[in-house]
Amino acid sequence: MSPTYFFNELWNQYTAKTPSAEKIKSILEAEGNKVYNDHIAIRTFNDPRVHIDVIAKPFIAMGYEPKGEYHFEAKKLFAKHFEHKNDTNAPKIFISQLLLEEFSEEIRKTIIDILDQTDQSVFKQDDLILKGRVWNKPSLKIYQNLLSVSEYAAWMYVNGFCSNHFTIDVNKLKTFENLSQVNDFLKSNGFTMNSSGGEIKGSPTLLLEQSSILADAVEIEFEEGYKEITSCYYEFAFRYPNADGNLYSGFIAGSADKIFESTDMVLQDR
Ligand code: OOG
Ligand code: NI
Repeated sequence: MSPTYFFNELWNQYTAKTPSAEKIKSILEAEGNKVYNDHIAIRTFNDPRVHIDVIAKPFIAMGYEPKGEYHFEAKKLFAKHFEHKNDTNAPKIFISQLLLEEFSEEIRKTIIDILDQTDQSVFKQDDLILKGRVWNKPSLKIYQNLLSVSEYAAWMYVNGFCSNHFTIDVNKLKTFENLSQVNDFLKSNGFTMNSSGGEIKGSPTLLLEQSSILADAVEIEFEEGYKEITSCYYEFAFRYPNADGNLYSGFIAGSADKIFESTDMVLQDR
């Protein structure tokens, strides 16, 4: 699978359920910018059939290697980020997983049952992350049960495997000097920022500043009927050089913790 095909396909599927991303990209282009992608992110469960290393496989085959590791105790998540070995323009990949053993027997069983009821061959396919929700039509009852313990688990149950955001590389935008100018531009165009932990997460000292819009929402068909559920969001990242003069290429757990909340239905007031 060629990297170009893979990333184009990820983008097409992402924008199909995140119309805001397509709109933001085009209004930035209309201002005279070329839009580059800093990173994408993928969510999963730590079940051996779909854990981080399974999701990472196609990226490893493309020449990516594991870099940083991040722990999110309260959210019961663990994440790794991957960078391409020699192509410095290749987007970074951030993959997180829900730590099933940290949940009750009942929740653990609910998630394992969902995976058990899915055609097992799909988990072995290289393009699993192009497949979205690979299990049956969701049940609102299960969704709400998962939501009561983990927003991430509930989101994953409905959205499945995909890129949950692309990230604009703000350093490469011609008409903006910093992240707060980008945020002001987005707000003046009617987009709502995720303000959990402040609109800008991180700082120049931490070498990374990030912001994101709140996720779009799409109508989902549940067994019990239709309901609007958050889909994906767009992120904006500005990186500062470290001591060796290269731009910092990692992530910041304290900031990521708040960026995850861009899909939170409560922040959406829905
Ligand atoms: C990932 C959130 C973290 C970042 O850049 O720190 C993140 C997610 O929502 O799955 O993307
Ligand atoms: Ni991100």
